Amino acid sequence: MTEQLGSAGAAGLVTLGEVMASMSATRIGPLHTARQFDMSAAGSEANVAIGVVRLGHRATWLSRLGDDELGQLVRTTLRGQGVRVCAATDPAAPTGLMIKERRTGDVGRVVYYRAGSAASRLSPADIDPALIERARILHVTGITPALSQSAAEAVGYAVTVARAAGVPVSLDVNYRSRLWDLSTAQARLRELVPRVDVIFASVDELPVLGAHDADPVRAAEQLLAGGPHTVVVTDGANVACSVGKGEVVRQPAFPVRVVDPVGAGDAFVAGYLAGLLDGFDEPARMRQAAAAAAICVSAEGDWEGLPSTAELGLVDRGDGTVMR
Ligand code: KDG
Repeated sequence: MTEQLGSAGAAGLVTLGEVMASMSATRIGPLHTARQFDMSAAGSEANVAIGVVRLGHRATWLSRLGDDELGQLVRTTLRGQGVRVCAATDPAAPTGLMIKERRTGDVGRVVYYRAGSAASRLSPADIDPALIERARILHVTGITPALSQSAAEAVGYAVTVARAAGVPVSLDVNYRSRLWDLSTAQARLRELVPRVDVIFASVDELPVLGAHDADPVRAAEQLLAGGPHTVVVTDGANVACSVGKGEVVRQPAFPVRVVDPVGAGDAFVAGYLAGLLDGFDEPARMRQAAAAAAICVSAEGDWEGLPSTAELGLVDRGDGTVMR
């Protein structure tokens, strides 16, 4: 599929949200004993944008960055990955930072320094409606409305513009309990449900949207009644299911050795949305989503291991394969 600038859909996937500089301790143990860190940049929506670019599509990221070195790091990292960056430089607030600790071999922890960040000052004025009108998909997450009232308004405005222009909207719930309390999250996210086309939620996140049935398919069906045409429910290393009106597609996770689980959900969303952009049917989208997630978690970093189209077949290779 080719996308020409100036034609409908020229912006490919458009998304908005916060990207922070990220520092990951290179050694396992308490953060206060760490001495060396890998520097990168990460944020859920931009991770999806990178994933979609790797799978052959255009992606644009809207935000704000501080007038600082970490802002430069984020800007150049995303540009280097082929994502179009539309982020105002905010002279009055810093770029956010997250620090990743590997407390034990199995348990990681994240510390955020993002309160009052430039991205938390995102508002509708930062959203260029023309970019969204030319998008093929608008992708938003439940992280951005958690950042501030004005950031929540920016998400609401972007969704309004997309709907008026007939651009499909996808929402990844991405509930972050460190960023807001459950009742505020429920109120803000439930407002979005009838206004989006595709919802991604983990099994644990369904109640945040008001779907309490213990059976994920029935819970997803409750959400479908409110407006979306598809609800995709993920369940870690188990079976993900996509529930549409009259169609349920089940996709088991590919068995892989997990090196770093952070970013699995974003990789899944990227694989699915790239499949949507390519016109794949639902089983093929779900397979690509699961493959992208499996390959991403098999490497270090929130997005670094995301596959290109040519690499999707890696999930079918056996343990210890060396490709020569
Ligand atoms: O899904 C991975 C993201 O959570 C991570 O890259 C950073 O957006 C982020 C967050 O809020 O933790």
